[in-house]
Amino acid sequence: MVEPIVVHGIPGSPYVRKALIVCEEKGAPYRLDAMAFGTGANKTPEYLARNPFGRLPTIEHGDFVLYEAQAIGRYIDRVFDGPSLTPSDPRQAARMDQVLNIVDWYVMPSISGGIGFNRVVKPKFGMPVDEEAVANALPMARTCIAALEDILGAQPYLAGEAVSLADLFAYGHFEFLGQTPEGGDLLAGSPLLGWMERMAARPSMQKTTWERLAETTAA
Ligand SMILES: N[C@@H](CCC(=O)N[C@@H](CS)C(=O)NCC(=O)O)C(=O)O
Repeated sequence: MVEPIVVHGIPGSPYVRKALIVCEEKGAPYRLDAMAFGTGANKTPEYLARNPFGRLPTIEHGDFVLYEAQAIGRYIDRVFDGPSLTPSDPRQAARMDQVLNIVDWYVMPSISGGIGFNRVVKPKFGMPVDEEAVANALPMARTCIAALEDILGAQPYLAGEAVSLADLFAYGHFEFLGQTPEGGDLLAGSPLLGWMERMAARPSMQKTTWERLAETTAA
């Protein structure tokens, strides 16, 4: 029997979702060890022993413990059968890597940290919205959207004809953005909308929405 992947994480987190999506895409057996938001469960000595940065996700695969979503995605892609999520062409692979870094460095702090967290996550927990943070995120969010539109060009997916880790890791951030008024303005008429529709239709995405995970976990 193939050893299942245990994913430690909070349902709703776009980073935790990346690990789950890759398991779904590869057909890898997995289980979400769900923690509740705001409880400090990712700062306990037990969790910090697995991930000293106290961030999510962390996975366990047998006795192998791994944190950082990009490393997790690449590991699962290499270890499990199923369609490769990494292009074999070096230039397409470089585009994938480029997008993964754009997502971590620029999309995460603006589109997710600034807009998505304030407009989608905080209201669910009755937390006050930081309007200044939303406004401050807009210029970088615009730059991210323009850059990804440029990379997508006329292709169906960000690294070419086939879906890759680039699409799978970028989409969750855009799903939240699409639920906000700012996202409505920023994405109006964008070629990314067609890409978002294609991504939203994937079973891996539908099985890992916040709503679906909330139904299947106690957190
Ligand atoms: N560089 C990390 C970032 C992960 C990350 O920031 N995750 C967020 C959730 S979306 C988190 O752990 N937040 C909880 C915290 O900062 O305490 C990765 O790629 O896995």
